[in-house]
Amino acid sequence: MKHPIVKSISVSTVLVPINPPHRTASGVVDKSPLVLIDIHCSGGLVGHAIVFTYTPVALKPMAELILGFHGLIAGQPLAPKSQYEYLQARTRLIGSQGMVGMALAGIDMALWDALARHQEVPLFRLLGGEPQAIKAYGGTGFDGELETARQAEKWVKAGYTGVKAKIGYPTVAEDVKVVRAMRAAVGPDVDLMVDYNQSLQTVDAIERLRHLDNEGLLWIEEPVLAHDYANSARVKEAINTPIQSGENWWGPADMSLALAADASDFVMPDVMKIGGVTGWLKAVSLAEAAGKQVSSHLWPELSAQLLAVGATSHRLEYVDWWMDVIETPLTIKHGMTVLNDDVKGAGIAWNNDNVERYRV
Ligand code: SMN
Ligand code: MG
Repeated sequence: MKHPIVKSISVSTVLVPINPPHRTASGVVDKSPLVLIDIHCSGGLVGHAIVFTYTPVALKPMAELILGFHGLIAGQPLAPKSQYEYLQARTRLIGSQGMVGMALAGIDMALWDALARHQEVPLFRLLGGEPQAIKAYGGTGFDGELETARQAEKWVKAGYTGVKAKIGYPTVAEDVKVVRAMRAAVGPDVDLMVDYNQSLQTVDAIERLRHLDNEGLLWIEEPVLAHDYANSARVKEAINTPIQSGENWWGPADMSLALAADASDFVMPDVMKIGGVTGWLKAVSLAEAAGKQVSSHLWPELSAQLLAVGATSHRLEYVDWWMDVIETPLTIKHGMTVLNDDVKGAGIAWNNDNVERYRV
C-alpha cells in the first residue's frame, strides 16, 4: 500500500441553527458557525474535520486562514504528528493560539481522519484504544428554574445519567434554586454539574460556591477566568465540590501550566483549542500522569474516540449542535457512548444535503 501524499485543502462554511438556543452567563449561542474542512490526499483519500468558530464573524476569516496553510502541507507524506510539529514551528512568531490555533487544530483533525481512513480503521484503533464506552451527559442553558429543570428531565428520559446547567444568576439564592429544581426533577441518582463560564471574581466565587457545596454536584465548572490558574486553585482549595476546567485552554502548554498550578480537580480539554488530535494526546498524557480525570468539551464524535483511548476518561459532553451536517452522528445508548469497528476514521463525514442547506 503506497503511503498517501497530502494534495490540497478545501473548505465549506455553514451556519447550523441550535434549537433551543444555548444561553450561558457569557452570552447566547443560537447557531453553530462551522468551517468544514476536507484535506485531499493522493489515491482519492479525503480527511474531514470541523472548526467551530463560536461567532459567525470569524467564519470567513477562519476559512481563509485554513486555506492559507495549503502551501505548508501540500506535497508532504501524510504524517499528522510531523505536520503538527512543522506547523507549530512555522507559526511560532504569530503564536498558535486563537484563530491560528483553531485553524491548525482543524487541519490536524482532518489529517488524522485521513490517516485512519487510509488504514481502514476507526481513529481509536489507530491510537491503540478499544471501544471503551464513556458516560455522556447533556446540557441545559442559562434558562431559569423551570426551564432548566424541564430540560434536565428530558435528558434523563432519553437515558442520560448526567446533566450540566449554566448558572451565574444575579444572586447565589437563584443559583441554588436552579440546582434544587433540577435535583427535584431528576432524582438522587443523576450526576448534576454546573457551569459559570468564567463569570465570577475570586472572592465572590469562594463565597458563592460555599452555598453550593452541599448540593451533591459532580463538578462546578469555570467559576473564574480559565487562564487565572492561581485563583482557580484558590477557589478549588476553599471548597469541597470538585472544580472542572479546560475548555478554554490553548494547547498542551496551557494544560501544563494549569496542572502545575493545580488549578482544577478535573480537566476537560476541547479538542480544537487544545490543538487537535495531536494536541489532545500530548495534553491528556500530562493530565493522566498528574492523576486527573479527563472529560471532553463539544465534538462528541471525535471526543468519544479520543476518550476511548484514555486511561482516566471521565465524561463525554454530548451536544447535537452540528449533527445535522454529519452523515453518521455519534450513537449514545443508555447514556453511554457506542463505538464499533464500523466507525470510519474520526467519525466525521458530511451530510451533503444539509451542508447545502446551511451553507453561507
Ligand atoms: C460552552 C460550550 C460552547 C459554547 C459556549 C459554552 C460550555 C460548555 O461552556 O461547557 O459546554
Ligand atoms: Mg463549559
